[in-house]
Order: sequence, then C-alpha cells, then structure tokens
Amino acid sequence: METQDNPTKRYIIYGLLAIIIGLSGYLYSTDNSERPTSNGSPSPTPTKTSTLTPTVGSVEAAEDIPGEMLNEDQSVKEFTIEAGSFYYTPNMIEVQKGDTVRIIIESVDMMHDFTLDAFGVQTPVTPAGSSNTVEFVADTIGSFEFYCSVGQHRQLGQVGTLIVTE
Ligand SMILES: [Cu+2]
Repeated sequence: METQDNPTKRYIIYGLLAIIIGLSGYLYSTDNSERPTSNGSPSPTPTKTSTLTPTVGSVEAAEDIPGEMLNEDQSVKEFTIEAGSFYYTPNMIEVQKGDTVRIIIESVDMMHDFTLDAFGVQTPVTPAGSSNTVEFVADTIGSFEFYCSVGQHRQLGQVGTLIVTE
C-alpha cells in the first residue's frame, strides 16, 4: 500500500531535478553567451583576444626613390653647345665654383669635340648629327679656354671660354 508514495516522490524528485537542470542549463547558456567557460565554473578573466594585424608596407615606398634624381635636381649646370666649322654656340659659359658642369656637345657638320685642359675634360670626337656628354666639377675659380682638338679647328677659331666665379 505504501508503494504508491514512491512514484509520487520520484516524480517530485524528477521534477526538481528537471527544474534544476533546466535552470542550470539556462544559466549556463546565458553565461556561455557572454564568456566561454569550460564547465560552468566562472572564469576570472574573460578571454578577450585583440588581434593586432601586422601592417605590411613602406617597403615599396622606399624603393620608389630613385637615387639618380638627387643629382639631377641639385647643382648640375647643364649646357648644350652646338659645334660647327669653326665655332661653338654658345662660346662662353659661366658657372660657380663647386658646380657640377655637364656639357652636351652637338656636332652639326664635319666632326668636333670639346676639350677643356684646365679640368682634364675631353669628349670623344663627335661626327655631324650626333652628340656627346661630359661632366666635371668646376672647383677652380678663373677663366678657362675650351677648344676643338680636331685638325686645325682651334687655330681656325673654334674656341670658347668657361668662367668660374666665386
Ligand atoms: Cu671642330
């Protein structure tokens, strides 16, 4: 006769268990949404992982700097000189001491060169229609003759003057 009590108690116990499990499950799930815990025990520090994305760059920017540009824009004094029979145009060029001087000689007939003994400068002999370039540093103040070393061109008047000022 007392066996009827047992099922009732079991239902109550099961019911309580169900409620407890349900509650714990509910708490666990809400807990889970906020912080990941392995087995319900509260983790003291919420694991916040802030990932730092490495910045890739500035390598290409460094490669974009052409080294030759540095010389181009600074103290290079460039002169294009026409060489003919028997003259230079212009036949007088003026620079400042310390300037890097670039001479471009353009030959318009026969063949000519540009010779400047004071600075040890001489272009190759340049046939008509072509050009040659020579570069030097004007490191001495003064007035210096340049001339064409081909044949008798110098004696025939193919000379000019480089003036280097302070
Ligand atoms: Cu000449």
